[in-house]
Amino acid sequence: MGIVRLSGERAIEYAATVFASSSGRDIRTARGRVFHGHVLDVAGNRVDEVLVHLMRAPHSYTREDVVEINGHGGPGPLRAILEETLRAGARLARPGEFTQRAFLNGRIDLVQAEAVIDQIRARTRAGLLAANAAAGGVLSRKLGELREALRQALARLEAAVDFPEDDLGELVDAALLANIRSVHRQMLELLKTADAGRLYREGAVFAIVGRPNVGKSSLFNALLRDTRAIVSAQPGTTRDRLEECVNIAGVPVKLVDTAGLRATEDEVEQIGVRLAREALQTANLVLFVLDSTAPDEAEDRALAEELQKLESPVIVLLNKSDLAPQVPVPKSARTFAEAHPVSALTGAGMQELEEALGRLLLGGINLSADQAMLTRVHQKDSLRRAVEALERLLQDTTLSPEFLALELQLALRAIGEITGETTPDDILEMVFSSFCIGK
Ligand SMILES: Nc1nc2c(ncn2[C@@H]2O[C@H](COP(=O)(O)OP(=O)(O)OP(=O)(O)O)[C@@H](O)[C@H]2O)c(=O)[nH]1
Ligand SMILES: [Mg+2]
Repeated sequence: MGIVRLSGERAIEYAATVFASSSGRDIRTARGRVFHGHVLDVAGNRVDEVLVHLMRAPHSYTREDVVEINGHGGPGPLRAILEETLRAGARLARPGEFTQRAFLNGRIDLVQAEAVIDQIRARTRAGLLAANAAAGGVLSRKLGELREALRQALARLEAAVDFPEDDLGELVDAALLANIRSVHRQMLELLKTADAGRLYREGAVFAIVGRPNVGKSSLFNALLRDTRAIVSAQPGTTRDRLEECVNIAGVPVKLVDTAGLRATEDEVEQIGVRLAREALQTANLVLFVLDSTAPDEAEDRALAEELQKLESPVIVLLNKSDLAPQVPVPKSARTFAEAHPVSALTGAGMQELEEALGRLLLGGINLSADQAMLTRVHQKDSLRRAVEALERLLQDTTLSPEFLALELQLALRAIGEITGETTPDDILEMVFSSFCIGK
């Protein structure tokens, strides 16, 4: 089962060249939308039995005539169908070309086109829901509202520029300013979603570190709900770096178990320690594990000092809480964001830990079907520029209306870059070239 999809002015003509419907009707003139029949090669041999689905412009994904030929014969016949349509005159689509045409023909904006990629690549259900919301236009509508409000404000300012002799009352009146302030506030709210949105799409990396034998591998297994890493009472058990993917609050997280950090003469263990330090540099969040029965050894203190220098947040896990409940956080680890008593052995505290990890990751952004969310760096950059333009405007509203109008125009252009109206060509190219073939 597979589909060959044709789009464009001659899509129906090319399909008609290779397709013979069972009813004998010609799809160029027939009224129906779905036809049963066969794809034939030039010699008239049947290549595959197919269903042909006809969508006439503008009622199609690309707004062009679209024909989908649904084969049912596996990769061989599918390839043969493709070859016959190419022989009839069609050419292969570039990656993302169908979506690009949908964008160029105004059926979807850039935000929605990018969401199509995210739908295909989503690695968690939450990521898929976020992409579906964006593809369905939630973010586009929000941006549309902001743009409309800015346009109205701009129209008012421009009237003041064009007819300075008219008495428009106070040029920059209170109502106008209140509107701009409200847009500014909403933009800041939207900006706050950017990090969460990106995480749903790109995922995060968590590194589990600590001195030997504190229970890193046990916690790794507990979070994975699997026995992936070897656990033993012998310090120095883990010497390699282990990585597994786990879903935390809907974010695809790469969890990294590392060798216990300590000074060692063992060559293999030294390599493991080096790998652990590298993992620290790439992690979005560090899980610093201490042993509740001995949470303040010299090695723990040395590591705490090292972790303090990191940019990414660190949370402390007081493991083996079953052996020593209610241990106070040692002084050396008190500067870190949070500390959680857990037991990898009994599972105590693990649920609270997962909730805390989700909170730390997403910063309180709740995913819902109507939550407008930024998911890409270039969207965040553009919105940030729009916010800055409004901030310059709001800073000194006594400036001439020309100046103020200029800032509004900048803000509008920045929003247009997100939706695709004023997006530079190189960014557009980058977006569509990252698609896979056939979308
Ligand atoms: N009682 C108790 N024992 C635990 C807990 N977590 C781990 N252990 C035990 O602690 C020992 C070390 O556990 P590991 O998970 O191998 O520790 P590690 O930090 O990965 O050790 P290295 O890989 O050597 O650095 C094992 O005997 C575990 O069974 C816990 O929550 N409670
Ligand atoms: Mg280990």
